[in-house]
Order: sequence, then C-alpha cells, then structure tokens
Amino acid sequence: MPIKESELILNSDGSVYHLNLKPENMADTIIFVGDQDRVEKITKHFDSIEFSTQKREFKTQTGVYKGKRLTVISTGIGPDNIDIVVNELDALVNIDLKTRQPKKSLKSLNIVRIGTSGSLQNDIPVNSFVIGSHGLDLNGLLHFYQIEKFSNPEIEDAFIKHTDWYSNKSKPILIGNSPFLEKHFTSKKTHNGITATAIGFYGPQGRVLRLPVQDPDLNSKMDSFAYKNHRITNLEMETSAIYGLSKLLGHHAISINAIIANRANGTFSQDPKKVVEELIVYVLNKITSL
Ligand code: R1P
Repeated sequence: MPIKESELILNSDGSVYHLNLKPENMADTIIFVGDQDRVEKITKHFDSIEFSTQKREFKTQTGVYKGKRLTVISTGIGPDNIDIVVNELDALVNIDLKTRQPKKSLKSLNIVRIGTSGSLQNDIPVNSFVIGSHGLDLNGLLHFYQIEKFSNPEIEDAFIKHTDWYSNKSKPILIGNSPFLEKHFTSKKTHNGITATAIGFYGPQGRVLRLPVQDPDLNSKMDSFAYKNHRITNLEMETSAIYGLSKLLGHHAISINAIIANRANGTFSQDPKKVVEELIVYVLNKITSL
C-alpha cells in the first residue's frame, strides 16, 4: 500500500514538506546544527556549495569539503524538531517518493550533530567537547515508537531509582550512539559520556526564574548518577531523539557538543563562538575520512 498523501506530505515541487528537500539535494553524510546561523559557519569552509534552501528553522546547504560531499542542516531547538528532520531525511533516501513505497534496498546515513550544551560535571569545563556515548531521553519522544529493543533497562532503572524519578513524567530511555562514529571522532580532545536530552530549556533543565520546579535537586542527582563506568556528562535538547530515531531507521549517529556552560559550578564560556568554531574545524577535519 502506498503511504497516503496525508502521512508523507510533499510540496508541489515534489520536495518533502518541512525540509523542502528532494533526494538529489542531500549527501549521505549530514551535519546537524541547532542554530540556522551555524549552517554557514560550517559551509564557509567548503570548496563549493551546490544547493541551499530554508523553510522555518530548517536551513540546508549541500556542498563539497576537501572532496567530501556533505549536507549541513539546522534542526532548530528540541526533540520535536528532530522527529521531523530525521523522518523526512529518511523518507528522502529510503522511500520512493513517486510510488510512495519504502525502497527494497535501504540506505544508512551518517549523521553528526555539532551542538552546544551545558556540562553537569565539575571536571568537564566550559570550552571542552563532549561526545554522547548515549542519549538519555527525558523528554518522552521515543515512547511514541517501538524503541524497546534499543533501550537499556538496567541503566534506566538505576537512574529512575537514583533520582527518585517522578512517575508522572515520561520514563527515561537510554539509547547508544553509533560505535563506529564514536571511535572515528574520539581523541584526546573529547570527553565521552551520557548526554541527557530535556524537553525544555528552563524547568526541564532545572532553571528557576519565577517558576519553582518539580524536583529542584534533579541536576545534582544526574550529576552524581553512576552506573558501572557510565555517568551523565551534559544536558541539552536533541541527542536522545537523534540516537533513537537513527537506530530505529538504520542510520549512524553521533552527537558532539561544545560545552558553553558548566551547570555544576555555574560558569559560562567567555567566548562561546570560539569553542563552537573550534568544534566545527575539529569535526570537518575528521569527517573527510568517513
Ligand atoms: C538551547 O539554547 C539550544 O542550544 C542547545 C540545546 O540543545 C538547544 O537546542 O543546542 P544547539 O546549540 O545545537 O541548538
């Protein structure tokens, strides 16, 4: 049965609904950034740019960097946007948009997130890079899919117990990264650990302006959580969704965050633009040999 027009929505030019992309517009190796202004901070390093488009917060450029064809796309803020971006990118490569049927031979994309994040650990300072060994879904998105086979119940249960997780919130789910991408991007410069992914910036990350939060101690409980050699290094808003949807759809994903705030000691980078630029150069240097 073809996928209905209401489920896989195409624009009049045949591009996918939110991303405004056609299959030929995208490379197999894709860099995700949150901020649409970060796209050109990456593509300014390219030798050539063949395609650019933007709809809402989703800005895309495809071009060549040192012989490697790359697509850079901004996802905006939050796991809800990742649901749109990963599903539409997968449709572009793994669904025949004319027949509206999944293809027989499926393609795996390489997805690398270059993000910004707050560290939860004193020993992971501002201006460092963190690779998410796992994404910890604290936001509920992955419960809408059949994610069980990729979850890690032992660590999840230990986390729920350690934090006395409030049962009215969605159950945390822990999803691993792509081990081959982790190996490729790990170096002396990177810290590796669990990246927790929140549904919001203020209450869901324990920031109190005028509203008290349900559990004011949640960040410090996350900071002290340990399971075997795993600990939670940082908190942001996209990684678990990227890891979970990539696993489900058969893509490889890694999330690398520039640490611009340290929530454990209250410091903020004096020059967040510089650390993001350093992370861009770091990723570009390594991505050419993928
Ligand atoms: C919040 O300010 C945003 O910044 C972080 C969070 O995950 C959230 O998207 O990442 P990006 O800089 O990649 O957007």
